[in-house]
Amino acid sequence: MTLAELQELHSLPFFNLLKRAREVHEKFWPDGKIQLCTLLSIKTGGCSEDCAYCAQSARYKTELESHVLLEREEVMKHARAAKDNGSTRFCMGAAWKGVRGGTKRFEQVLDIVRDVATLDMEVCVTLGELGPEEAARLRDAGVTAYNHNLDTSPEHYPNIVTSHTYEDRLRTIRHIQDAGISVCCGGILGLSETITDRLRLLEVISNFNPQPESVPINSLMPMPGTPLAENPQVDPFDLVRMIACARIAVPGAKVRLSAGRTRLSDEIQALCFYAGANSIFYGEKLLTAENPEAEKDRALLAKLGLQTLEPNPSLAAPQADPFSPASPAPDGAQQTCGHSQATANCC
Ligand code: SAM
Ligand code: DTB
Ligand code: SF4
Repeated sequence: MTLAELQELHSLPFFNLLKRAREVHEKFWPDGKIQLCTLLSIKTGGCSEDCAYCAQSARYKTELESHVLLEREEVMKHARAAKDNGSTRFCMGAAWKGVRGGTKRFEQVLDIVRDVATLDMEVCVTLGELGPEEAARLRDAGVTAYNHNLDTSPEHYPNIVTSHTYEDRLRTIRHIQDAGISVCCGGILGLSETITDRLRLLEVISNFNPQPESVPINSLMPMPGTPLAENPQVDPFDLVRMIACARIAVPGAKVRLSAGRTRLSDEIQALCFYAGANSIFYGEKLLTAENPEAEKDRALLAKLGLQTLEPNPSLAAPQADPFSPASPAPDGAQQTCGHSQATANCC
């Protein structure tokens, strides 16, 4: 979708936007089920990057307790518990700038992935930047999806992160797609961005070819010690609008109502599900931050009559549309779409 189309959608009266999103949701996701995913931080804190929202950056004095890469058995214990609790996707995060083949830690991650893959859940990892060889090796080890968020618009990104670029993120996404791994790519609301920044993010993501398999929409969880610690909470109605726009812009993707649910009422979460969110992170912890109690989530889903998704371990990555010109360009190459601040993925 273009920015103009997204702006037109976003400026609809609230219920008209919801109606449009609901129609798309019912067409693409007729069973209306919600996917439960569990997160585990396998390596916490001490990250070289300066992402202004993140408690795991070594640049800020945060209250976080760091830990080195977890042992395989420890990870398996969490993964088995996640499966027993009904999660169909297990997502492991590491506070790294990225991973490189030939290093001990990458080999250790591959061993962990091989083990988790035996449990028949979707296996997602988020390890930062990687190249084509690393992507292929992760795929061969059993990774089905890779989370790599763009977080905000290309224009606002340098205000939030300076230690790597938007183009670096796009390059990694291209490597993941080329390896045939599903891409999970979304953003965060509450980074002092404008509505235009939010819609530019959706413009970029919706023009991926193939479109991502999942789009997490996080609300900033302000972390003491980070530059954004005092940012105000996003208006919950703006979150619902963003979910609705994401549902329409990326109709075949799971739209994941991600970080920040502890500050959302049941009623707002219900509106998010109505507007097209069909996945949540489930369990008391995200990576480092808190998440609603599993029991509370089960009660909410039951109250709404929402069923949860069964396992789909053979998840195939979305295929590129050969007739669509849009795609994340490799190596940060510029496309000539005419926008004043065109990026590799613009239009
Ligand atoms: N280091 C890897 C990376 O940057 O891709 C993976 C881990 S990183 C913590 C995963 C994602 O969590 C980020 O891209 C960001 O979107 C989200 N995130 C991190 N801290 C957050 C916060 N305080 N509030 C909301 N979302 C956050
Ligand atoms: C995503 O978009 N959100 C999740 C997952 N992908 C890796 C992470 C949220 C992290 C929230 C802050 C924390 O737990 O430290
Ligand atoms: Fe590091 Fe990822 Fe946090 Fe950025 S978001 S500081 S890359 S862990």
